[in-house]
Amino acid sequence: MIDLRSDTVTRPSQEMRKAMYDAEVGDDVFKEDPTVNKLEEYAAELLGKEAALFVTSGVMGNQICLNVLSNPGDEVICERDAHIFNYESGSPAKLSGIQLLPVEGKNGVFTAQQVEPLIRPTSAYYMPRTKVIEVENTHNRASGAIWPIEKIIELKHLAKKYNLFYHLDGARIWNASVETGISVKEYASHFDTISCCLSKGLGAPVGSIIAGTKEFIQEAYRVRKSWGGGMRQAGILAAAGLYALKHNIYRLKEDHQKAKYLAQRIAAHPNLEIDPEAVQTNIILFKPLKLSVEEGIKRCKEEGLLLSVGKVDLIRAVTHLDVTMDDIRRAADIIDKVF
Ligand code: TLP
Repeated sequence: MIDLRSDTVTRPSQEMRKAMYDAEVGDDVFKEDPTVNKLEEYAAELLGKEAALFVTSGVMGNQICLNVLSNPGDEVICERDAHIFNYESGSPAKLSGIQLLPVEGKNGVFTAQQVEPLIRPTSAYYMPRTKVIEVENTHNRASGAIWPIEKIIELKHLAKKYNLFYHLDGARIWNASVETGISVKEYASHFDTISCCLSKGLGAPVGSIIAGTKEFIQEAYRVRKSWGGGMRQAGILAAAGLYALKHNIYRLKEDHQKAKYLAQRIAAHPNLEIDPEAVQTNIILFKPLKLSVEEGIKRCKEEGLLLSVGKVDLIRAVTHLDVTMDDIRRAADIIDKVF
């Protein structure tokens, strides 16, 4: 089977497993796990933030950040297709009592001009308080689109003007960084808080990092514990995260090349619709014109290729470090045949 359902399906390499095996561990709830401490220091440095915290998942990372930045009844502005709006089980409402105000973006990107009129006047006591602007880079449901840095900066100025927090869902910020050459530190510098995943393109089995000021991370630490996310000898997992950060960022370029090749092959097919230019990183979304999404996915599976649903009428393929260029050529042949 060639598995292109997500970049989360990778298995730890031998070298990563060795790093996990060798990890020095302690009880992280006492902050005594040296490997977790090392990972958090390394990640804070890489992201240019005062402090970082190892959390179980991308969802936990985003939700802790939103919880710390807001109070019940507050509002968070995000994009219509944002992960926090579509794929986090309604957690902003459930865990933090906050509501999201989605903005219709273009390719996942929205503008300061769109957001400014949506910011609630602080004098209107009968309205929710606008508290956070959230950006997702790269944007999952926009085919892994990269946010232009000037748009990120524009929104930062707007957030500052209205005294709002600015959060980055940087689950795949590494992909944006290797593609644009803009460092993750530069991306992170524009935001108050950032959440980024170790378990997607970077190939670690578990874990995300959140980063911000020391004061923010102290609060985040409390929230993580209260949600049952306090881990003990988590150094075993942190070792995989450290390995991923040190060895697996630069190679993401290969995943992007594979995605571009696959997108070109799909674009050449008369029964499939895709804008190959929209594929900037490792996520491909395409529309089957003659088969339903479900039928297309089912038939590809029968031929040995696993795909997933991107949006209602779109199929998703994601490239990652466990598929070779040969696998991708074979995947393209299967898609040709099925559709
Ligand atoms: N995305 C998953 C699914 O939930 C769709 C995937 O396969 O792509 N932010 C972004 C932008 C994400 O894409 C994801 C995961 C998360 C946050 C949440 O990460 P996890 O799954 O670790 O909680």
